[in-house]
Amino acid sequence: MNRKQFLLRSLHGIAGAALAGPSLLQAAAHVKHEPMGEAPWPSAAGPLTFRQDPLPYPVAALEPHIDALTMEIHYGRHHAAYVKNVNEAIAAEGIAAPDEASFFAGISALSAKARNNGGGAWNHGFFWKVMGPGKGGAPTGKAGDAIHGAFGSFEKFKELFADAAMKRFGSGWAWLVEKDGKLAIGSTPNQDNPLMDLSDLKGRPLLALDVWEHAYYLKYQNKRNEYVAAWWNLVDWDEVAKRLG
Ligand code: MN3
Repeated sequence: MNRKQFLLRSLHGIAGAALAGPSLLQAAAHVKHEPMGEAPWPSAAGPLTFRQDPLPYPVAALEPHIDALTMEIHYGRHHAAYVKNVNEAIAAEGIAAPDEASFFAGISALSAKARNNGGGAWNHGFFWKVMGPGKGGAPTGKAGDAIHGAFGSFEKFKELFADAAMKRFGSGWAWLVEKDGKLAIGSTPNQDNPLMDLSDLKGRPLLALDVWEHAYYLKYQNKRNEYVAAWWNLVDWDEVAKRLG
């Protein structure tokens, strides 16, 4: 194969991957990292299919803040199961939502299986994208301006966000969202998210932190506060800025 043929084949491969790639909401959040491999789930039949995108970095890339075994189990088992189970629910229940946004906007009418696994599928796909190796630090530029404008300082923002993460009793998520041009911090129980019609916290997600014990227990055991403190070293503020309106 000469160079031109090689390039053409490569381009076809890229186009094919793009067509089979991220779902609607995730397509807006273009991942620029090297994927670690193919998503383990083939597409299911039905009007809406949740996909598990490849993890944007190797499982060990977030060490020492999040350990490789936790990432392997979290991505490979927990997240994979949510994706598999929500697609089962969509097929079994004949859920006709055409896209993720309408699925979550009508979640109060759907089953617990659809709600819990749909949230789990989406939330984890989002979570992997707003973290990365060599990230963290204080936000600058658009994200920094938004944080300072809404909360006064990065330190104050971190305090409020960590408070939301710590006060979420049991399993759930802490979020930074944008609604009507304003930033807000809050949390959701279980796998609920701010896109759901029944959520007390609503808005466009900008940043999320998984505070389920499965996200940190192997390394931090019951010390959720230490996990939250370490997680600031991983936040990808460029990804947050991309999601700002
Ligand atoms: Mn989780």
